[in-house]
Amino acid sequence: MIPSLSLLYYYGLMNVENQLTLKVVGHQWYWSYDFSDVGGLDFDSYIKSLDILVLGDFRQFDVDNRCCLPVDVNIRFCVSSGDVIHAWALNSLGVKLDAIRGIISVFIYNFPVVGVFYGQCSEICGANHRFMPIVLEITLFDLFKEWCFFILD
Ligand SMILES: [Cu+2]
Repeated sequence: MIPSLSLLYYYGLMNVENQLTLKVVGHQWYWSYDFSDVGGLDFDSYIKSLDILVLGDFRQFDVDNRCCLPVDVNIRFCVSSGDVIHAWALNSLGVKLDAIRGIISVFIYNFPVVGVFYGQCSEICGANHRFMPIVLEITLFDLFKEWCFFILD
């Protein structure tokens, strides 16, 4: 217990300088994303239904609104929930954060490469638990800025 408690204490004090904050909130059954640094940029991300799926999309894995993020930037993820317990999990990054109502789970990550990362809710959160995938599109900073303007329009 003693080493764990001191590790938790110092983890709480850890203050890595972040350049962008993204709030992720789990809902039954979709994710919502909120860029508090980019005024008014928030959106919901639902699973893509079969009728809007295009060639190259992954069935049950793609979303209507992908979350775009810049490469090589310290990003602070604040994960929470609007209702039941969810888990924001991206296996390829080794990330799984519980999304609990009233609690904000924080982690800071710097994507070293551009690409598309897929994930899913990893907490049995209800009847449509399997319908809340996660797609992050990591891109160059200039393209990220263009995407922000596009979403804000
Ligand atoms: Cu869930």
